[in-house]
Amino acid sequence: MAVKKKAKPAATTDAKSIDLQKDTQEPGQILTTNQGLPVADDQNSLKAGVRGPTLLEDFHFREKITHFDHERIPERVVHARGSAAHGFFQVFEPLTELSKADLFQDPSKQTPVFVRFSTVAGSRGSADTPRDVRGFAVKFYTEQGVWDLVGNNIPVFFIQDAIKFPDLIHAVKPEPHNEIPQAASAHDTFYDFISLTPEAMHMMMWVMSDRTLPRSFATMEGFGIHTFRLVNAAGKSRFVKFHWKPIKGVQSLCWDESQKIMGKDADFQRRDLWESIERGDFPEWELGLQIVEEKDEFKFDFDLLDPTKIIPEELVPVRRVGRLILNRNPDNFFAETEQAAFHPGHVVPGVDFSNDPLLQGRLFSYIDTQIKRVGPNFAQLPINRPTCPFSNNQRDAESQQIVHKGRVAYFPNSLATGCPMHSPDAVAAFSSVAEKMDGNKVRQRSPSFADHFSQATLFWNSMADWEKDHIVNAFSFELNMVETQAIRERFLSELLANVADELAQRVGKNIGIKPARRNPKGITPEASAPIPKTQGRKSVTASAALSMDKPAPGIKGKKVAILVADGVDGKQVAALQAALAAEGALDEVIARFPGTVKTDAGKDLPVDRPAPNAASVLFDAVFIPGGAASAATLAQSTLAVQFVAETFMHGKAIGAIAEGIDLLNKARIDLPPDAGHVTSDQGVVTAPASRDAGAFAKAFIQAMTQRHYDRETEKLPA
Ligand code: HDE
Repeated sequence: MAVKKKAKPAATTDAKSIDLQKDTQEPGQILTTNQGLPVADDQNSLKAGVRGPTLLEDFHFREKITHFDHERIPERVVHARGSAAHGFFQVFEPLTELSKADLFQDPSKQTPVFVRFSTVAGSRGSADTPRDVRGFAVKFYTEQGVWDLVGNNIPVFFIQDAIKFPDLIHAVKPEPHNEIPQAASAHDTFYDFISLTPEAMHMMMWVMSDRTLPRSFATMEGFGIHTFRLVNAAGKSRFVKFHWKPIKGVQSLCWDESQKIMGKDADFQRRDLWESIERGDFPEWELGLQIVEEKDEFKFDFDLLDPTKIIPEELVPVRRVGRLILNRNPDNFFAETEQAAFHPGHVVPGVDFSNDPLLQGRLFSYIDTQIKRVGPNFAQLPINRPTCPFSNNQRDAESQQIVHKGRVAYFPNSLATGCPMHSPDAVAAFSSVAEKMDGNKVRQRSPSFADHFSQATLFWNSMADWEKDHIVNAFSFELNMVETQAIRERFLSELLANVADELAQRVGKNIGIKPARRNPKGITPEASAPIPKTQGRKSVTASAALSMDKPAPGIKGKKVAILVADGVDGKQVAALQAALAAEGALDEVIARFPGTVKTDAGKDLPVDRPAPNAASVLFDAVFIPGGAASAATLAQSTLAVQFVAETFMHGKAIGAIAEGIDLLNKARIDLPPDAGHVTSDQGVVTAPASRDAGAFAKAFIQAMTQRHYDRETEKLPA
């Protein structure tokens, strides 16, 4: 810590007079110890002679080194790898009828937020793009206190009761004897557990879809998962499911690409979030609510309290009520992102819980983990502190930041006029919904939680063909990594076969096992209990909202690689760059060496990245301009050929003009027939001549709004 050279010594030890937040790199500041002692040499320890041993007396060295030794706090036991940003939330219209929470009342009010995205299984230094669920944790700093909506990018969870969470996590984390594999579910202990846990099957369908391979955090949906309650000022309560709908649409990577990105840029999503905010392309979502009146609690063919179930949007539409925008990067990763302490139990008046047994368990777990990880005074850290005043009789403990005054730290009291006192305003204070409870003390799962397969089948039925292909390939890949034959067989015959016969047959073929449908009701004791009659209740067999087979609304933030060499047609490059910029997309000019290349008109074209540093998987599309000399050089380059072939395999848009088309031939790509004008076929866009640059750009941009998996070259046999 350093203080200003000419700063007057603090006249008082009052904590408020010491500005711990001060920028330690202001001009003119000198280095001091933590005690404020100016330091003349921070680079040499105190020694007995220039070649002698370091002296124990060197308090400065010891202070510096011991602080360093203690720099780490325990990483999160799950969701350790994450990245976050600041922003705000704002409602479109007052939601007074639904909730008394202050952030829902006034459309002109912006409530500050801090949002952390994460993977679940990997450790803090793991890569960004494994196949994994993403955390989507939102901290709202409201005028009534902090509300944490700690969700995921998948609307259901693996298990129905929190008591199973340690088992789930022990199974998915690296195996304990050799700590392999890092950040991967494709291994024996995970499938051993899952194959004995049929309630996980719905979530497994989502996990094996491309939902677990988001293109960026900004293209993920978010979900509160559990059913919560909203409560208005009159005390009326309704059930609610929370959704975050990304403005850019849901967009994902594919599996081969994700694996390669882990090597080429382990910080792919963290970098994307950071850079998009820096350039003003602010990630944005709309908050959606699915509201269920209390009287309708039992109208569905599933239990609202079961976290392995969605409410299909066809049954209860999602009402979009506000927007979330992330517009500021953190100043310090550790102080903000690492020390952020989320807890589903941080709620505000107007929001309440349901009896979902997974949620109930989380309400215990998170506060416990924060005390272990960040310390009992975690709420006093700047990133966790409420922006409204707070006051109670909790005292002391590790790293207490507040100098509490006076002698009263108890309630009731008269010596401090009864303060801090109970809130006299019943509406402003939090109070739990007075739900009537009556029951025997039992360790039992409700029979209404026993249907583990219908919604897994619903998910499968709702997928486009390419999505089904990807799910089949994902299960096949994962099961082929499992070494124990009995686990592979059990998963296939007792779980997958109960979801869809086609799915089990196709996966079975890929893993060399013939599925036999066993235990159609699942195998847990609770599943053998009679399933309550659900006939006549609301259900659907397919839901369009579950599929990702929709073009994105635009290409803002997408990145195009432009492959060039000397002699490139500079006008074609400039025309496409202008068209992309108009859409908010980015481009990078890639050549063999950094610096510049000469265009066909003899001008210098700046190179953004040399080819060895530019992997195709880091881009959303590729463009090969014409110019005979440039095209001839590229056609000789293995890197360029590989770039284009891989872009093709990953279903991304490919564009080429005139001589640039030669490179596509070299990469053995099926081209649209030469009609003498711009042609677009399965995302491959070609223009025979420069004069078509305008039409070409339009078709290319259109092709970039989605992936073209119908052209996949490596389809596994059906
Ligand atoms: Fe978590 N979870 N979780 N979880 N979770 C944690 O809290 C836990 C669950 C989620 O960016 C931990 O601070 C239990 C569901 C996110 O800091 C821990 C159960 C959902 C994050 C914990 C669940 C989540 C966490 C680890 C079963 C989606 C990261 C470190 C009942 C709705 C928050 C920490 C961040 C983090 C416990 C299940 C989301 C140990 C016991 C379901 C986004 O407290």
